[in-house]
Amino acid sequence: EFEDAETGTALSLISDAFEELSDLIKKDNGVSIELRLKPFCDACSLVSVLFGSLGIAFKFAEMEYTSKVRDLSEAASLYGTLSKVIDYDVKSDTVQSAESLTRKLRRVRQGLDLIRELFQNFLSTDDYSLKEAASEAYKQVCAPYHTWAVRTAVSAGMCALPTRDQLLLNLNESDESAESEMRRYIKASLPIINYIDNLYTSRGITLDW
Ligand code: 1PZ
Repeated sequence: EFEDAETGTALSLISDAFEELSDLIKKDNGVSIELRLKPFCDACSLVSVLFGSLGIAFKFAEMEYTSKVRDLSEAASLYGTLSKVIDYDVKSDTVQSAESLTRKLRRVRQGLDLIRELFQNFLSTDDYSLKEAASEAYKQVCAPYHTWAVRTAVSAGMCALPTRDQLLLNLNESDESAESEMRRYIKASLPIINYIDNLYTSRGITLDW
């Protein structure tokens, strides 16, 4: 349904966007580059279309994720870069505060990592159902930081995920095209995730939340 000769599938647009970001970061080994919020949020908001291929069970996850990306995006012109966001919250001692942008950035980063882990599981064996691949990824990446109530809702939602084949149909991908797009995303997202983590750890902020 997203297929278009000019623009490609949703998955290919996501991989393109993250490759562009990771190319920026790799240019100087991620040491001194300042990643800007605007292109980062633009890439993150593309991910939202994946939710559409999952059925209604993850409507609440979609709203959670997109509202955080939107809040960061709206602050883009004020802050400019990701590091400015964190500097601001460090100064005002609001790094982990409920509505802080530094907290939202941490959650969005966990979302990107969740997809990466999910794709990795999905590609690791044809025997994995989408439900198994997603449950494993969630358990590893997000569950440790979520409340019992959220974890329970997520595990109920997992049962309503489509099958592998249905997901590929919804995404307008073949086995082969999905594999190559997912591999591109896995490769491109890792340096971005590491870059974000480094913004926290280099300021003495732990990643256990
Ligand atoms: C094909 C892909 C299947 C993936 C299935 C993934 C299901 C993940 C469900 C996550 C539900 C999150 C519900 C809300 C959690 C909130 O408690 C936390 C903490 O918020 P805070 O207290 O800081 O305000 N929110 C989050 O962790 C942000 C949401 C992350 C979810 C990202 C999903 C990523 C995209 C999945 C791909 C479609």
